[in-house]
Amino acid sequence: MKNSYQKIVIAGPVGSGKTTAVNTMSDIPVVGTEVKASDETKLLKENTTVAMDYGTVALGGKQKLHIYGTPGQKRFDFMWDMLGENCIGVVLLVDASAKDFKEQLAFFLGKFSDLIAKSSLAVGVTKTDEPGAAQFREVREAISEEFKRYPVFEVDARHKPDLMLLVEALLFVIDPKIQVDVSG
Ligand SMILES: Nc1nc2c(ncn2[C@@H]2O[C@H](COP(=O)(O)OP(=O)(O)OP(=O)(O)O)[C@@H](O)[C@H]2O)c(=O)[nH]1
Ligand SMILES: [Mg+2]
Repeated sequence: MKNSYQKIVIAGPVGSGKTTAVNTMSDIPVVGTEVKASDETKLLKENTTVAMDYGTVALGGKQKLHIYGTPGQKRFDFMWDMLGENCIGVVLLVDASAKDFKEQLAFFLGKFSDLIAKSSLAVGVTKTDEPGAAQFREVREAISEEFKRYPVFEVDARHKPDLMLLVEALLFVIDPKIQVDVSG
C-alpha cells in the first residue's frame, strides 16, 4: 500500500449523509457539486449532489486518504463506476429513517458488489435518531449473507468520531498497518 494513491468512495441513497460525511471528515475545504434539488428529491431535501464531493483525511506517515462522495440519485449512476475506479474501499451509508431502507441497502450493495469484491466495504447506518426510524440492529440484520463479514456501525454523518471509526474499520479490513491520523 505504500506511496499508492489511497482513495475510498462513499455511496448510498439520497439523504443518507454522504455529502455531510465528506464535509465532517475532510481536512481540506470540500470540493462539492451540490445543486438545488428538483423533482422527487426536493421532497426529501433542499440540495443534492450531481457529480461528487471530494475531501481528504490525513493518514499516518504524511499520507492522505482521498475521499469521494457519490451522488445518491440513480440518474447520476454513471458517476459511481467512475468515482469508484481504483478505490481501496467503499463506505456505504444507509438511512435508517427511510421506509424502504431494505430495498435501498440491497440495491446499493448490488450496484457496488463488483467494486466491493475488488476492494472492501464498511457500512454506516445513519439517522437512527429520527422518529420512526428502524433500529440499528434491524438494518444490520438486513445486510445479505455475502456482506455480513464487513464492519457495520451506527453513525451520525455530522459527528466526526463516528465517521473516523467507520473509516478506521474499513482500512483495518484492507490492511491493519494503515493508520488514520485522529489527532485533527
Ligand atoms: N437526524 C440525523 N440527521 C442526519 C444524520 N446524518 C446526517 N444527517 C442529516 O441528513 C442530511 C443528509 O444530507 P446529505 O449529506 O446532503 O445527503 P447525501 O447522501 O449527500 O444526498 P445526495 O447527495 O442527494 O445523494 C443532512 O441534513 C444531515 O445533516 C443522522 O445520523 N441523524
Ligand atoms: Mg450529496
